[in-house]
Amino acid sequence: MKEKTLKILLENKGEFISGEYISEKLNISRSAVWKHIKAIKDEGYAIESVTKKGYKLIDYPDVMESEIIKSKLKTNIIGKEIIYFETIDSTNDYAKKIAKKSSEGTIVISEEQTKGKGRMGRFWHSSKKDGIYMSIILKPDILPNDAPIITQIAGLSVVKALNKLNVDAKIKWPNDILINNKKVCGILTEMSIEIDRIDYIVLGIGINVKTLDFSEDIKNIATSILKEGYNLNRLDIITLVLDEFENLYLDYINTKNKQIIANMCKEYSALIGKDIYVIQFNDRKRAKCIDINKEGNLIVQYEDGSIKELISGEVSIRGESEY
Ligand code: BTX
Repeated sequence: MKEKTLKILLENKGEFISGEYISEKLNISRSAVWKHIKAIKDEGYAIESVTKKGYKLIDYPDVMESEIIKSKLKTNIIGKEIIYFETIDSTNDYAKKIAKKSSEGTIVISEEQTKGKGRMGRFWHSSKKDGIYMSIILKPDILPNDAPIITQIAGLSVVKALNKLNVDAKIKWPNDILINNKKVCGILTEMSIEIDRIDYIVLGIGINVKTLDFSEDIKNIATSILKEGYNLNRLDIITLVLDEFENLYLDYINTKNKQIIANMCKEYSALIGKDIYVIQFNDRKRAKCIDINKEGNLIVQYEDGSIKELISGEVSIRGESEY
């Protein structure tokens, strides 16, 4: 009942709702309403109580609970269903378990991950209440070969959302988001294929929002939004990212226009025009990044003048942080 009371307050944020209305709607006594309101206040919600007027929700803490996120989202499919955890091993692993029976757009989100995953078995540092750790279940009608575009769309939604919040974030091909050349966000796309069609995609997004302490091995390459001087609310970031994601995703599904996505990737690229190293099998080759093509692949020119298209792999930016 506390959750239902909170839901009513959220739906009417900024307006007074009488205790009588809540008690009738939920079929509970006025004193039960009062008890729930007190418990909600104790969780950090700012609620004004005025005799004869009732209760008004003024502000909420930076928690990621499903109802709060839903109350702020403008989306039609993404986040209609949100599964929230205080702690979990990996939101991607959980999302994969429930993907088949879940509807498209279902989100799994957690305040922390004990076994956050990066690509190729790597780890993702996911400390409690410092970041956004979420996975989106998608069932797009596209060919498995076109799945990498979903990662690009996810990267674009994060940079576009951050730029709207005045954070100068860029995409480092293929799937890192950087602020001041340090990694603030990573994306892990996993998919299940049946014959030649996509059964589901689990799109994992990890964003460091308030993390200040990273472990020794990543402290030179990782950063958080707060560490770079931007004090933002996780809730504002997540809702904006999901709104941006739905717009870009549905546009792509409807038009299948890869060029538009590639153009945006170029606009927000941290690499175009930069001197880089292309890293392949422990070998680092000097090159210049010259373009991103329609398929979203990186076009580089090596020092011998040869031009190559990189479909996957790792690069680092020379000179700057060399990350
Ligand atoms: P990646 O393989 O590109 O990046 C992983 C590498 O990045 C690690 O090897 C480490 O060097 C560095 N790293 C680890 N943690 C962090 C961090 N918090 N910030 C910056 N750098 C870090 C990137 O893989 C994909 C990450 C996806 C994370 C999301 S969170 C929700 C979902 N669930 C899950 O288990 N993973 C995804």
